[in-house]
Amino acid sequence: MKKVTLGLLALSCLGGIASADAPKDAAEQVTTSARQPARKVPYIPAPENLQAREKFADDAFGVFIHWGIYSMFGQGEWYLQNCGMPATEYAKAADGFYPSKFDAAEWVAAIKDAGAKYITITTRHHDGFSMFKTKESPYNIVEATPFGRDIIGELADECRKQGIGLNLYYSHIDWTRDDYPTGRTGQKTGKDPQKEDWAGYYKFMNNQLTELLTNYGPVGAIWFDGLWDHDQDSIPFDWQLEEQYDLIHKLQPATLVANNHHCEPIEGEDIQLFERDLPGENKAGLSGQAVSQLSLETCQTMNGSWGYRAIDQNYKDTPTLIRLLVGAAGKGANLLLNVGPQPSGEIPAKAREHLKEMGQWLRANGETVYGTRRGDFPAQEWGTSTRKGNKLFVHVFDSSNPTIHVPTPRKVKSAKEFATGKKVKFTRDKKRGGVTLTLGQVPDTIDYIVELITD
Ligand code: FHN
Repeated sequence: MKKVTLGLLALSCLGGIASADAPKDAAEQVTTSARQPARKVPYIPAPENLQAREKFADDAFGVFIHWGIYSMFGQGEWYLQNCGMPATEYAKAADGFYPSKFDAAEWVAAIKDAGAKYITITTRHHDGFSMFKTKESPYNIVEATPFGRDIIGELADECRKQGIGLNLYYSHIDWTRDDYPTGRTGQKTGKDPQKEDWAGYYKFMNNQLTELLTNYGPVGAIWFDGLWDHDQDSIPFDWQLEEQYDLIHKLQPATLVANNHHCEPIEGEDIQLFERDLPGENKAGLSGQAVSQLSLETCQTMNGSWGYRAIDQNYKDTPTLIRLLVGAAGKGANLLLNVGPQPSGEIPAKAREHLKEMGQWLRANGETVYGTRRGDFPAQEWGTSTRKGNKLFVHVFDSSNPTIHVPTPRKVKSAKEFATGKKVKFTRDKKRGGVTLTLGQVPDTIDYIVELITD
């Protein structure tokens, strides 16, 4: 195991773990820092990378897919760790994995119809099972299951065909391989501690990343997860991120490096991630980090789980999901909304229903979300705002007040209802700055949008 000895970069972060509603012991949260060494060579993003960051921000909405052999147990993606069974027994599920209803074309069509512009899928989660064809381990969907198909390959082809982006989730943790130096999770899966070999494991990861970045065409982002597994080590654990990030940028300069380490960004990363909270907020316990200038993304579950959990039918309703998306846009962040497909390969019906409804709403109102940047002011009691050029879209979630104060520092030239084009009365608020909008009685809607033209 390689330990950091020099040049530590203290970064504030919230460690912690977990399946969204994992048992309490697994969801323990720790405040600590990433404590990774400073880069030896400063990171200068390539022009195509900078362009990709802007495109990423324009896209605003992606769908996250947590899918693996864990779906067969119907108990979420942390089942191997949470149930305490040996990894050798868990691995037997692979022999029965035959998602007969998996259809990449259907997935992509449904996700595209929802208005999402990209998919982020788990290529290998903490259980160590690779959902793609890999020469690096036989524990993969093509070799270890009767299904024998490379679902990442099929998805990549289909995304290209239907014109949406593909980002790849990759776990830094492995609860099955002996060479992964065990951290604070996956301690009961029967790994042999004598065989820990960080150098070997690091090489394995980089070889797999090389496969992912050479075999599937353009990859929008590599989305790491798991760095927090070693956040309680007495000697800081060096994940050797500089070399790994550089490898990614060398193979595909436009690929964005993202890391869900629950810390402030580390040099070499291209976007900043938040989990189950909007930037700057921390209701779920993993966020609250300072918000950087990078493009932002917040991931959220549609029910309470990432991987398929049969018992969890507690789906957020469509208005909540839409407000989540708009709320994220108001803070300049994309929403990465998760679905956990069933073992059959189907996206649960309820999730599909909500995606469909989000798509309907976005077809009418997408102009106020896609291609926008954060609004002029923090979220207000009544809602939020997004900006595109000289247009400020005021999103009113709570229209119970006939007037609202919009604290924009810019001069407002006109105001109209986005849906109808009908003029909206506005007056300058000399005392507080900004303007007061007279909404009067507005229809009870998910998001009443007023378009302001400003200087
Ligand atoms: O442990 C994972 C969890 O299973 C899931 O993948 C989420 C998604 O953001 N990330 C980790 C917890 O932070």
